[in-house]
Amino acid sequence: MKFLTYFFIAIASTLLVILLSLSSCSPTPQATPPPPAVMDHPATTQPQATTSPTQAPPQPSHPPTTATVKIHNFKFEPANVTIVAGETVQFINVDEEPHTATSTEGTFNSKALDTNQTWNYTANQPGSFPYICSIHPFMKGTLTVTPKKT
Ligand SMILES: [Cu+2]
Repeated sequence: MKFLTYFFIAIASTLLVILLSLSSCSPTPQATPPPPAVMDHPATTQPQATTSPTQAPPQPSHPPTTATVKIHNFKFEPANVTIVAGETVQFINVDEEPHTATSTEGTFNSKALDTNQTWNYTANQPGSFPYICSIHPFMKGTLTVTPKKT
């Protein structure tokens, strides 16, 4: 029967086409992602996320206070303070009212200090610096800064 022959030929050619198409597809596989980089010894590498609290470097804190001016009863106590250039004077307000230590020449200004609030001023410039409380200008003081000893 010629029909069966054609039928088988058709089947065979169809299979051949399918095989060819499959084989032509095979050289271009889907790009597979590279395997994740695995460290050779993951157990020996310690995570460095946490730092030891005992190894904290010394804080670069402000210079030590070498003079203290208490603001009390609407007065600077003492009203006259002398420090050496580079030293720090600390103002502390112990009044119930806010006060400031404000240089009349604009050299420094503590802004308003609430009760028991402190403010440190490190004076690097020698000179005599009168100051007031900008809220109560009748409060007066003078900060004297002597040149640094060499
Ligand atoms: Cu005041």
